[in-house]
Amino acid sequence: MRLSNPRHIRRQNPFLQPLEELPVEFRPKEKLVYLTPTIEVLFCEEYINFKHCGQYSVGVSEEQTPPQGSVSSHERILVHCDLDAFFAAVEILHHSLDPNKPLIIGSDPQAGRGRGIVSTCNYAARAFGIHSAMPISEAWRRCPGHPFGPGHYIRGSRGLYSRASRRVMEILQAPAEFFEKASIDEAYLDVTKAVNGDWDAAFALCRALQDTIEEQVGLTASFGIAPTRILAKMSSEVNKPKGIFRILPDEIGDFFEGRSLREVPGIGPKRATQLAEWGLVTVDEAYVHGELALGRMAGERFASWLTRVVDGTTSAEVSPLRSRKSVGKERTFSSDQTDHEAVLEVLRSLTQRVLTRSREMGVSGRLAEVKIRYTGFETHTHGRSIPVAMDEPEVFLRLAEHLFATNVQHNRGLRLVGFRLGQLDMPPTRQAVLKWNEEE
Ligand code: DCP
Ligand code: MG
Repeated sequence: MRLSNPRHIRRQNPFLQPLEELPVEFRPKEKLVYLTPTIEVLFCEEYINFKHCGQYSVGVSEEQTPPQGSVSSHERILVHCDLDAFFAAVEILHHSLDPNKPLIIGSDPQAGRGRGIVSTCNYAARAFGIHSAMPISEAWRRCPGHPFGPGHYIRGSRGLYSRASRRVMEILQAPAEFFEKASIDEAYLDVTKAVNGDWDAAFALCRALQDTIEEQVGLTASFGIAPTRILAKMSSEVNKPKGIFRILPDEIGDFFEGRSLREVPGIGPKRATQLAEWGLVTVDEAYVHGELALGRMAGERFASWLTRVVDGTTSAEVSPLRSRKSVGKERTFSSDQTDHEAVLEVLRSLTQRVLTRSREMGVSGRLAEVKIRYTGFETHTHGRSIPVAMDEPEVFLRLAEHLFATNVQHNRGLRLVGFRLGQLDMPPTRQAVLKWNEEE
């Protein structure tokens, strides 16, 4: 059944009901009563309960997306995108550096005595054997910095990376039916619908996305296309940098032939050594033993998981909830604040921004958490859960204000304040709701 009048549906669904249509006793008041936060929160919870009551009473129509778990993984076309030498590429772009000179981003090398690690480095530095997570002193030994060698060492600037990441994610999100930012430089896209189940069209889509990212942001990205998450992630590594690699459902076996077990995300050095002791170095060597025999060597759980990886039956779900447990924002003040009213104003704005962000992601949350750091770094978090996940700024503004007002220690300087939305959820109605709104 196709629902032709979205406005009609909206009125039926109390979850979407405009505030002014609610019975007067449930309508939030214009002004917050900061001095009586408990009453406000009680009122707030009543309001949530009221809305919650109606949430499941509405039939959502046949258009509702079936739960992802029920979809056979072979029916999905997933894309994993990972930016190439991300932090280094952004720095090179921003400071117009020579990409052929080794650039290492990480903690201060202190002429080889530094104790931190390498965050990342460009491909010129990788030629010296430097890689992410290597001790910075080791990187310096392999490729010293000025005046001893060609290495260019910088600490890096997070703000630059977040901005670049956001621009890339906007480009990637557009064609995806389901989208998941998995880290600052990688994302999963379910493009099954966008390409109408056509694997060639998926390849062309990735090429187009790659070009757009390069033209609009100036960064290169690698793409993997496959029927499951883990296979898509592994494929994006295959032709890095600026590569695209595709594993069709009937090519999975070939893909794993001769491929080192160590290349499978989730198999660490310890596990790889254990398997090597049994003479198993490649995935196909392990797989041919069969789940039972492999289970006796490496444990049943591992054997079952590896078998499913090669059979292409591991998860194909793309959802922001997989990569993210909470959405939060905080602000550190340049000097400690004693005006708590001013801090509360900052907290309100942070809360508002968190809720805007969570709405963009299509997630709601049950937990409101306020973080307060006092002069001297003493840090406290104060949380409160509501009965059902919501994404309404109004609700969380009240909770944030309440948590702050009842917990802040008076006469103390404040160094930082933050808000976090936790216990995330994605309402079953969400996909359908978004679709209706788009049609308006
Ligand atoms: N990063 C970090 N510390 C690490 C690993 C990574 O700070 N131990 C940061 C820097 C990377 C970014 O995360 O630029 C993305 O990590 P990747 O593993 O995707 O590495 P790169 O994008 O740098 O390189 P590649 O081209 O291999 O993806
Ligand atoms: Mg990367």
